[in-house]
Amino acid sequence: MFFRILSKRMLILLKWVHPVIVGFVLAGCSSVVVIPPLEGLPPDAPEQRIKITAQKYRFEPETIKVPIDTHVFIDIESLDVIHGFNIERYGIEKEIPAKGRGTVTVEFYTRERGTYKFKCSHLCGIKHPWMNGKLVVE
Ligand SMILES: [Cu+2]
Repeated sequence: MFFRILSKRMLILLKWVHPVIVGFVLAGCSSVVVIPPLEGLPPDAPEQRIKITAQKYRFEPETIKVPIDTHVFIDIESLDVIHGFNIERYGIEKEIPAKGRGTVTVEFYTRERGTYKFKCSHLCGIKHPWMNGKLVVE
């Protein structure tokens, strides 16, 4: 009798807890919702071009401020080794060639205000995990 009650209660508990656990697992897998970088870009959007440099272990400038509703181009050049440039929010992922091997450009349309992290996505040395910056759309 006791086991019957217990198992019935456990079944009810599992029925309600199970979707919560699945929800947490899914949330952990996709914490950032990606906006396609040029989604919603109107043909007459104002443009802004920004140059940044990458070197062990920082981007210069570390904070980029751009206005909303703008077609932004970021030209990135390395001052030493190969780095990477990633903005998870826009699904942007580019390799930046080593010094003297050219500049890489990424572009996106700023549809939403907010502060988004950008980071180096190419293992460049011991402090690589801390090589990141902020994109502020205002
Ligand atoms: Cu790096």
